[in-house]
Amino acid sequence: MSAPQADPDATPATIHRQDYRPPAYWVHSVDLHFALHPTETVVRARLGLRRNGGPAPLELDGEALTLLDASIDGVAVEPARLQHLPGGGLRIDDLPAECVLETRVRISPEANTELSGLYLSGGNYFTQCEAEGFRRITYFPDRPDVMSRYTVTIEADRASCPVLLSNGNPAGHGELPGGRHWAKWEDPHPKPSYLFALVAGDLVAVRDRFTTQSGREVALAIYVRDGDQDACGHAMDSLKASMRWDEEEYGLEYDLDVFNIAAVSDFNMGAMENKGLNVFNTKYILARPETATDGDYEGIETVVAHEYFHNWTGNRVTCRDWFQLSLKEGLTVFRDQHFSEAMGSAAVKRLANVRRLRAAQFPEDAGPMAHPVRPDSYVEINNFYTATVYQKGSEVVRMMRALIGPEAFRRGMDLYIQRHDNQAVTIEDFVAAMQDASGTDLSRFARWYAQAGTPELHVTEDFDAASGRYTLSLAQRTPPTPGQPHKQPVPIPVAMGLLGAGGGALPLRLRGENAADAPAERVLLLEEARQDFVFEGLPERPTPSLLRGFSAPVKLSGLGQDSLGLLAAHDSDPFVAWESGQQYATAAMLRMVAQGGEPVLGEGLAAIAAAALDRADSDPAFAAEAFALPSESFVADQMPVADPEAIHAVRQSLRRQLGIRFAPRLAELHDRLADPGPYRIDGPSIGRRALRNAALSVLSMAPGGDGLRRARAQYAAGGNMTDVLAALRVLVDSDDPARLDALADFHARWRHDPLVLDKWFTLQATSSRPDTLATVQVLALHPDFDIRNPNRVRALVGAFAAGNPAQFHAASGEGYRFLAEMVIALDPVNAQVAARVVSPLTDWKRQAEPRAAIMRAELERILARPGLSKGTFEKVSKGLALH
Ligand code: B3K
Ligand code: ZN
Repeated sequence: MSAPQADPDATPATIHRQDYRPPAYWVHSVDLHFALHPTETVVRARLGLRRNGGPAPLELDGEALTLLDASIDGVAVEPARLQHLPGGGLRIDDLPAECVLETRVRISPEANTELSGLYLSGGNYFTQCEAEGFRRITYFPDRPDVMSRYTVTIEADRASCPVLLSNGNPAGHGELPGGRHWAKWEDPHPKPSYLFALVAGDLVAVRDRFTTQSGREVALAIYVRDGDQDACGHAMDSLKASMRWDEEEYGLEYDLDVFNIAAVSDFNMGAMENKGLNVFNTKYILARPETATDGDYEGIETVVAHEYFHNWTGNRVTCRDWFQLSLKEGLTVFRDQHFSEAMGSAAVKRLANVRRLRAAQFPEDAGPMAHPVRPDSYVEINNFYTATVYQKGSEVVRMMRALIGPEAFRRGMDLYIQRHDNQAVTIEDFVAAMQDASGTDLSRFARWYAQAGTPELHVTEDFDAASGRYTLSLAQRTPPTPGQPHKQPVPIPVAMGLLGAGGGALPLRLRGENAADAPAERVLLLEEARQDFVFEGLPERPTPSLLRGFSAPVKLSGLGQDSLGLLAAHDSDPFVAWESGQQYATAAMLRMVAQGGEPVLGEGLAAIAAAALDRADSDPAFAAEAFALPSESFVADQMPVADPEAIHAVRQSLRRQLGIRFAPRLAELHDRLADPGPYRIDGPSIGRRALRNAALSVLSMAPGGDGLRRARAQYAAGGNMTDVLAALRVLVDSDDPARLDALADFHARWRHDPLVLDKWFTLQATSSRPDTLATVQVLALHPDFDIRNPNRVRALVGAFAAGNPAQFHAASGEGYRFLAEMVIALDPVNAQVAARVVSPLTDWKRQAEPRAAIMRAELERILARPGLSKGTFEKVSKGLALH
């Protein structure tokens, strides 16, 4: 039975949120049987169907399936009764209101390079079903509002597949003739198809236990390849810490007898929260001090927590449709960030998260793919697993919590789960629970979900010395985004304080309030386009400290360099102190870029750097963040038309001047902050290493200094990967002849460890050396480069295009050509990854001619490819603003 093929060159359809309709049939139960084989896996699916409303045809999604046979209530279906739909689905008319549909299909895991559905990685079987991968396993209404109880039986060769896993609890296993065996799994909790998982192969388990607060014993296991057992400790500790935290913070307890994680090195993203069987990219599980950096350890903690927290926010309460994605993702990012803040230095974690938000989400909000936290339409849903849905979605939840207070927020969470357990719901349902639990009207606040673009908050001030009256005027404006030309004001919580000239806090008495209870910090709520806040009784002209803790995801402007300098030196809020230093430096760098000529490290900038280093002992992690200059892309994002090469030159020059000016202090820090004993992964140790390596990096820029000697010695000393990589980073950016030996040595040492080899690719792809593009082109032909491995593609192509603006935007246009060629090669192999890495090419509006024209021409070249995937089509056509 062969299916009609969809016209590969037809314009892919746009799906609209307003078109949502409930399914014609529910599937209350699913019984799956897998006979695993690399090229000829047979999947038998028995679906218990119940009609939802009046008579209507049953429509099942399907993709890359070969149908073998089908029956209804045990009676074989005539092939003519099965209507094949374009795209691969099936339609069946005139079904009874209740029946059991059984299908058998054949699929080839080995041929599945998309890594969506059932695929092979290193000879082992893994699945990835979110968002629409289940339809590549069997015919099914593959949409999140269809929730079913699953029973799964897996049958495979015992020798090559000793481990057979699926969702839920184990429900039996046994032997079969011919060296085969089987295992059965039952998941008592109804779930949508995107949470289905199967893992089978030659894996070994690292085991532990967890006792929940009500006394349920949970067997924990992390499945990895033999030899990696020693690298799972941090992931397991993070899992247990998150299980405990969810109980303590939200009263949410785990709900199965087992919690399994399987790690795989071929994976489209970070990890996946499948019910009871999380599948993880090895990057977010495996860590040893000699192979993983501090950043890797922190990533593991966060991602393990994130996937675990989905068990309630995502799995038990799921999304009605994919437009509601932030319902689970924004909320779960908020939960994992809150957890990570509780596990370490909250302030520094917050800075890092804000930095990431501004590096990824603000540009997205200003670019051709700008969309609201809850999008209104999409072509390919996988393109909407974005910084907006995740990170901005998390900021929206964080603001909501700040507005109603932590106790009301907790009551709101309780109510949300109590109302919607085992349901597929919408963002309105979440907001309604928060509103009902707090008694606060959140209808205006809900605009944050509907409106794309980053609000700009502009401040003006007036001080009347005679009366001591200070007027703070806040105005907001959100620039237009594609499809949303006119914006409304959104409620912006502005956590703030006022500083005196000496840096001390001044009392905050709003007009009409009593002097006695004037607090030192308060939250103003800007609800209109412009509002004045009048403070009285001020003994001197104050400096406003605004958006403390980054209380809203907005861009702030209007403060002069004097105010920023004072705040950087004195504000009690670590976020504002850091942010003010960054804004000061950004303004200074933008001036230097605009003026041209030799950049000069002014006294103000030097004072900010000195103040940062003064915190070396009290808070080294903060000192490292505050000492760093804003990134090149952050500076570029502040320009209507960027000048990547000039920004790079200014930043490098300032780093050199910082290295010269602070050489003795940096050398002293590099000596003194060396790890006193064995590697430890705690906040203070991470902070010390961060500052020490920041010191080395800037010191090595000073001509004639001993930074490079220190880097060579630090590389040679080995020890932990954080220090080795920091030293190699310095060498790879330099002209030091030792850099080639060091790179060769690193490759020879780690070529059998894919995650470490990824770092080798990324280091070279993100080098500031002028010959980097040529190096990257050669690396794309290296025998260790594998276009089928997403981690490797991200490590080379993604890192170069998104993480090396000066080289990617080389005036020759070669960087753009390189990316376009990689996207063209990748799209037929793995369209999801291709559609991700193409993004930097779509940012042509912020480049000057002739760069912009070359970028457009490369986009056109991609768009002209026959059979382009709908994901890449959507990104490129929106990038060209054709769609
Ligand atoms: N929910 C998955 C992401 C799935 C991405 C599909 N393209 C991981 C997560 O956010 O936890
Ligand atoms: Zn998630």
